[in-house]
Amino acid sequence: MKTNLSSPLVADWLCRGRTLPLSQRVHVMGILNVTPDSFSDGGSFFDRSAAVDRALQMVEEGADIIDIGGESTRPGAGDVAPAEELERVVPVVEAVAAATGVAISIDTTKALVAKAALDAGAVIVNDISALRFDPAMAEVVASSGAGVVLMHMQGRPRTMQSNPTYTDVVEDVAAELSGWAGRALDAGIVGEQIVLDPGIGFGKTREHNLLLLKSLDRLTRLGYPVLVGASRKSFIGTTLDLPVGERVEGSAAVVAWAAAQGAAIVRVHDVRHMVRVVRMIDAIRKA
Ligand code: HH2
Repeated sequence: MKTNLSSPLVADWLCRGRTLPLSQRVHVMGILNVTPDSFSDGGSFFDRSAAVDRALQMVEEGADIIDIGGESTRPGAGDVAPAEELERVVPVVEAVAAATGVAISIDTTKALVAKAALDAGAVIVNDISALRFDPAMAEVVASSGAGVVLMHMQGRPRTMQSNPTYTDVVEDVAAELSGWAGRALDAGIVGEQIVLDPGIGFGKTREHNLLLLKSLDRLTRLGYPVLVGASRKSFIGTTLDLPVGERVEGSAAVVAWAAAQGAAIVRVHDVRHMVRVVRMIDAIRKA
């Protein structure tokens, strides 16, 4: 395991025979929502060629990973049928893989969609249910050797914001993520494939999100790289009293905080700006 002195717990990430050097620098995951209804950019990249152009633009801006999703998980979102989700994402994965060498991640909870995206060139499965919604998902990840993001969520997207409750949000999230990582290992996934994510906004109040960020080191100490996805989310809007289109500075503050606390990957919409933020944090850490 390669580590660096300022972040000794960050290991590199094994993604289908490819290694992402998380021990060397914070990685930026650019969001590509091929959906009509995502909370901040719904509809903008629903058109296939617009989606591919946006992916190439994010690569140009310095994204290390492109995270392609075909189902909105915003609070209250409805389900998308597997066939519809496949139809949205697979051609985009294929086209992006053909056009660039960037690592592609598929944002899905469905094994069928993950498998098809991996066959089309993706190397990471980003599962907001941490392999819990589809019993076939663990096997898809284990047999492919894909990198996997295990995200914390309380409840289901449709109802998760109705009354999120924890005894101690930081300890509860740490314990659940640790348990779900253990289940992944039991299913034959190796530790180097696993990244953990506190799931900002997924069954959490504004206070829960702030506390998880404040104590992010509790999660980095679990021994897996940590991803933080806070970009443009509503706790930033409520803290600053700003609409979704004006949350870039608030998002940058969270990215800088998370990177300084040891997050290995940040999942963002505003790639150009956030690459600059993490490069600055990297420089400070390495000084
Ligand atoms: N957040 C969203 C979706 N996927 N995956 C991970 N690992 N972590 C996150 O925090 C996360 C995620 C929600 O954001 P977005 O994709 O912008 O919106 P929508 O779900 O409405 O498409």
